[in-house]
Amino acid sequence: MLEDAILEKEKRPDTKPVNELTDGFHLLIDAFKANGLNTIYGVPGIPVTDFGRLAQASGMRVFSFRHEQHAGNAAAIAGYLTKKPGLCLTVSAPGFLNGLTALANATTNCFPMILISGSSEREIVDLQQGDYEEMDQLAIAKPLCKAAFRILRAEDIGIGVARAIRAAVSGRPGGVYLDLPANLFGQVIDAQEGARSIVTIVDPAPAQLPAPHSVKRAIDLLKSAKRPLIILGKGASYVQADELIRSFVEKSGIPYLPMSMAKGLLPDDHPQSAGAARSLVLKESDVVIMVGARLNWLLSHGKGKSWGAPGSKRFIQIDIEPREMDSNVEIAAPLVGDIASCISALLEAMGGNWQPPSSDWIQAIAQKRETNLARMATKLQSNVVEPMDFHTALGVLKKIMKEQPETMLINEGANTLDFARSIIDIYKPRKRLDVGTWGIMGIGMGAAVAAAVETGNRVLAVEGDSAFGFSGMEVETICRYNLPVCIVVFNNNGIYRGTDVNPTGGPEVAPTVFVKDARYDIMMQAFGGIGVLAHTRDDLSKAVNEALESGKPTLINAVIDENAGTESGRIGNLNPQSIVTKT
Ligand SMILES: Cc1ncc(C[n+]2csc(CCOP(=O)(O)OP(=O)(O)O)c2C)c(N)n1
Ligand SMILES: [Mg+2]
Repeated sequence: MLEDAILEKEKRPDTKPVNELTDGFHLLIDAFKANGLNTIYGVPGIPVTDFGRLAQASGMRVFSFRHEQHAGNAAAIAGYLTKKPGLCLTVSAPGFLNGLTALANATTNCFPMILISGSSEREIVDLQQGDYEEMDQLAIAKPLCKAAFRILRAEDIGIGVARAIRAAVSGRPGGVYLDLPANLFGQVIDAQEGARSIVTIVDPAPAQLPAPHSVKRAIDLLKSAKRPLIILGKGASYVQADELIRSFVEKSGIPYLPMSMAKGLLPDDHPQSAGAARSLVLKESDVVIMVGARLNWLLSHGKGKSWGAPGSKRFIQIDIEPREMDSNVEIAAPLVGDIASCISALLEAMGGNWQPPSSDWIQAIAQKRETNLARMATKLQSNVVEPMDFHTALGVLKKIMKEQPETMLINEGANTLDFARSIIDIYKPRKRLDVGTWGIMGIGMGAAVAAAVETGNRVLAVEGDSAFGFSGMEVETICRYNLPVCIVVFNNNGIYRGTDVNPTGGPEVAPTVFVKDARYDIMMQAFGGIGVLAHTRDDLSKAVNEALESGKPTLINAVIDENAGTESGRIGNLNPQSIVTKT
């Protein structure tokens, strides 16, 4: 009987077709693509090498870097520019740790990104048996980012990626860690089941409307102001509600101060800009409305000398994160919601006959601004020919940015940062990318790559020579992908200045100085890019114009007087110094 049954079964044709299969590699790619994430910045290696290859084969753009930190910074900037999480791909343990700095920095700056990292086998890692690149990456990432997830089963990839994307972009954006153990990639499941497991996210960053009574409270306070001020932060730039914000500023008639990455949200030469009268407006204003800006160290925590007499200020704050309110000082009118919804609500509540601030206030600011701008203009026209100082060189770049306002400006350094921020005007939203909330060095080349890739525009990276060094090897990446990036290294032979000496007279040079007259321009030539040594204003102007015209990867080594800078640029007050003299 049994034999009959077997024979019978063998005779019956198998009606069920062999099912197609998919695996972790392909499901990850499908999950990202289903949500419009088509670009990866990373460094290949075990266990993600094939993932990068397959992603490229599927039509995704895969940019390979020389170090994960810069891939991570590129992903973060991609997130800032597109409002979709930038993807950074790293290998286990050391690669992951290299990417983690960028993830933490993205979270601090509220840039949405996802660090996707391969990791070693759970069974071995958890018993600490010494696997290849063993590390409990999820545990390490968790306190440094907004959310951290691990996917163990191929069928969970769709939902895992969805959770990561939503966590990165909803509410206050930030960095998300996604841990992918090596054996996830090769796990095979039925292709149809796989397709069903992919989640296409509906409304990843839902609008969050402010409560009507909080809008009324804010408007009442604004109406009572004699000397109101608007402060625009990079949160306001991020939201891409440029027209709404401009209408609010212009309808209100209130002077505004842009934080560094909010420069250009309204053009820096806008008549209501108080950028050139910063100390006056911080001190004298009575009601301050913060739009996507935080009262952190960059604004002296909203108190102290720069903010005038104690108790002289009342704050309205627009932020999507309720816990931001009262973080440093009392917020009289918190407005919790997404910036576009809050600004729309304010505009509506302002009605048809809004009274602009008194002309006394406007004129006091205008006067201060004119005086400061005239003083700066004199410095910019100085006849210092060679070596250039910061003003001479930045005067050239200021003119070029005015003529070519679509150019993406990247900026890091100390003096190079502080002078460039105040000298170079920005005319369009999201054109200036810099060291952000932490004042971190090393964002330069990662940001330059992402700016070029995500916008297609020309990129001008204005870099202190120390700042450049943190990501300098990525010039090879820029040359390899032939990106339209022009790097200007402000070469003053060191950190702040090139003049420090070792007080002992010993053979090691002082800790803040570098090789004298280093030829960064030749570095660029090594990879087929254009390298130019610029001693004068004319050299610099010619080289930058040519680079922006041709779009060829270019590095201009701008020789700056090594005496010209000051210690710590403009934040020397934060630098502890010893007053004890030892004999
Ligand atoms: C990751 C990181 N490491 C170190 C620092 C400290 N730091 C602040 S500015 C700076 C470099 C300043 O020199 P440079 O870029 O040459 O600018 P300069 O003032 O000379 O124009 C350094 C190392 C930092 N901000 N971030
Ligand atoms: Mg320097």
